[in-house]
Amino acid sequence: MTTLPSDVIDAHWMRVALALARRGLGQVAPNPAVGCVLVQYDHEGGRVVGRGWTQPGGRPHAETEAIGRAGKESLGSVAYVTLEPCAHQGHTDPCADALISAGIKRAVVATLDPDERVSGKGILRMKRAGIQVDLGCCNRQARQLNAGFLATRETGRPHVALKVATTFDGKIAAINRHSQWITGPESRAYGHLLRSRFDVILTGSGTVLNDNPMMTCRLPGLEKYSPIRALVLGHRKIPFDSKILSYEHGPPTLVYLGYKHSLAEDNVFLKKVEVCKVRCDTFGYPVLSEILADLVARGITRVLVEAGSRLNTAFLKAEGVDEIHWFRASTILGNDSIPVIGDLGQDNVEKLRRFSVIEQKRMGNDMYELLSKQANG
Ligand code: AOF
Ligand code: ZN
Repeated sequence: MTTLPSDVIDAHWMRVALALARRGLGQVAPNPAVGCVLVQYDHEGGRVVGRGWTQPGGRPHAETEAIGRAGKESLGSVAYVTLEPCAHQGHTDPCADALISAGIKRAVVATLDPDERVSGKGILRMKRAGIQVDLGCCNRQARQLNAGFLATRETGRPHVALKVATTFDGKIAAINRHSQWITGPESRAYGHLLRSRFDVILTGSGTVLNDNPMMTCRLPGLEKYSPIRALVLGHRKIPFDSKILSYEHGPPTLVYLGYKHSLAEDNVFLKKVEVCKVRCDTFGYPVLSEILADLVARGITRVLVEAGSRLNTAFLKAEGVDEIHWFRASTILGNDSIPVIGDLGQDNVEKLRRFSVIEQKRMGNDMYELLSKQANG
C-alpha cells in the first residue's frame, strides 16, 4: 500500500471541511462560516467521525457541532478546522476548550481568526493543553471562503461581488434597453444559488425599471435562503408595485436614496421599505462607501451587486469590487448596445483593473467565470 504524504492527506480533509463551511455562507453573518471534520486514523487510513458547520444565525459553532456528532469517537481524533477555534466565552464554552475536553490529539487549522477575542488565543490554548497544532493548510481557500467576515474585521468594509450576465461581447441590453434572458436556464439557476450565499443583494433603479426583478433565490427548497434586498435610488422613480418592494418573504427592502429623491416624502413608498440615511455625492447619488458601511453596521459581510452599467461602473471606479461572477452567453450584440461596464476614464493601461480567473465552467451554452481580486495578491 502506498502512503500519501501527510500534507496531501491534510489538504484532502481540509477541503471536506471547506465544503461544509460553504453551507453557512449567506446564513451566518456577521459570523464567519466555519467547517470542522474530526478524523480517526488507523492502519487503514482516515475515517470521519464527526462533521460540523456554523449554523444559521452564527451559532452553534462548527466545532461543537462536529464534537456532538462524534461523541466518544472524538477522543484521539484529528480536527480539521477552516478557521482558528474561538477562545471566548459565548453562550457555550470556547471551541478551543471544547476540542481540548473532547480529547483531540491534533488540530489542523486553515487560517487565523482576526476577531480580537480570538486571534491566536485559540491556537495557544490548544498548544498549552499539549495538542499538536498545524496552521496554514488551505489558507488561501479558507480566506477566500470567509472573505466577507475577514474583510469586515480587517478593513471594516464588506466583501463585494458583482454578478453580471452578458453577451459574449460584454453587453447587457440592446439600445432600446430590451434585455431579458441574455443567458440560459443553467446560468440563471446558478445565479439563484449564488444569491443564497450572500447576505444582501444590491441593485439600482435602472435594473428595477428595465427588468423588474424579484431578486430572491427561487430554487426549489432554497427559497428561505433568499438574502436581504437593497436598492440604490439616485434620481429616478420606480413603480410602487415593483417586485423588489414586495416583502412577503423577508424583511423590507433597504433603500438608499439620492439627494432630494422625490420618493422620500411618499408615504405609500415609505411603508414598503426601510430608508437608510447616508450622505450623497455632488451628483446627488448616495456615496457607495457609506452604503457599504451602513450594511456592515447591520451585520452584513457579503454583498452581491446585481445591477446595470451605472452601479457596476461606480463600484469599479471606487475600487470596491472584490470579485466578479461573470455569466457570458454565446451571443453578440455589437457596439451599438448597452455595455455591462461604462466609461472608467482610464487613460493608461498600467492602471488596468486586474483580476485572476479562479473558476471557469461551461453552463449550457454559456460560460461562467469567477474573477477575484484577492487571489491576484
Ligand atoms: C468558531 N467556530 O463556527 C465560528 C466562529 O457571537 P459568537 O459568540 O458566536 O462569536 C462570534 C465569533 O466567533 C466570530 O466573530 C468569530 O471570531 C468566531 N466564529 N468560531 O470557533 C465557528 N463561527
Ligand atoms: Zn467557537
